[in-house]
Amino acid sequence: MRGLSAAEAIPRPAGLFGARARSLETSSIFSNLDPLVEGPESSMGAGVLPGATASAMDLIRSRVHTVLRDGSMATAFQPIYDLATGHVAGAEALTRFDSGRDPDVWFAQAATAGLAVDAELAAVEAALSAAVQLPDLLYVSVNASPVTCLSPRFSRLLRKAPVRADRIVLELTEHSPVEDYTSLLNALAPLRSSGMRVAVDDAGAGHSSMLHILRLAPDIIKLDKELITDIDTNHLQKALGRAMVNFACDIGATITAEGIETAAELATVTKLGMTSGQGYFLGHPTLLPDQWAQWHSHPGSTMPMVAVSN
Ligand SMILES: [Ca+2]
Repeated sequence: MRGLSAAEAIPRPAGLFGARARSLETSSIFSNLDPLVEGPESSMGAGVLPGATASAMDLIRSRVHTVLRDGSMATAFQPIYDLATGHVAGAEALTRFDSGRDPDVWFAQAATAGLAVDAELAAVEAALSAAVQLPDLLYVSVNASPVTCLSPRFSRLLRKAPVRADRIVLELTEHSPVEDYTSLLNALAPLRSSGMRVAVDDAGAGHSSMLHILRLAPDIIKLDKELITDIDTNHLQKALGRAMVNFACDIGATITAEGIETAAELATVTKLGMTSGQGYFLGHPTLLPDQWAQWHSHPGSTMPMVAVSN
């Protein structure tokens, strides 16, 4: 990884498979080819639609391959706080690129080129390698879609991970319905037996439906940011949050609130009994190992104090 500018340390609104990735239009996959497309190739810009030319696809595939071969992806970690203790419990790995290219666009391009699994595996491998620099007591959350989990390469990658399995949380992200839960559960079973935990990512949004949660029986339910934003003022969201806490408790799972951006939201999810929280109010993703090292037994690792009113 090259030296980091201040801008690179600034968090971005969406990470690997973040909320924005769900809404990426296929045209944007091609219209955001920069810096994949430079010089004379820039004619492939916004006006080119998916499938318009074989050469366009070949170029995307070639350049995705280049990133995979060169390993030019970096991992930022965003802290996840235990809301009861106020300390960092884990960190979610989010992919960044030296070039500053948009990770969501890049992963979408990789998918378009038929390289989604390769791209996700490369990101998970990079994340697990970086995770050795996290404090020992923290867990590391990595993102993968079900199709990647079904790959034998995924199991091999997790088994040889440089961090213990009981420190790994797999955040299952899904952009389309899972067609075969039995195969998915069978693929994950050995990893779960070894201690790896499974989280349903972005629960309550997209295809992370209640049925998805029921079938996966996750260890962690990550409530989507859209359910957390304004939860302090929206009584319907608050009621749903309370119900999800009770549901999670009954099935032996925990709740992580995603996208906490205000003190009021933090106070509310804490009062509702959610186990952990993540969001810009608590901590931005950072590429800097010096900051990761501070997330353990350090005054700076304590989350902002908020008043929890009745
Ligand atoms: Ca995630």
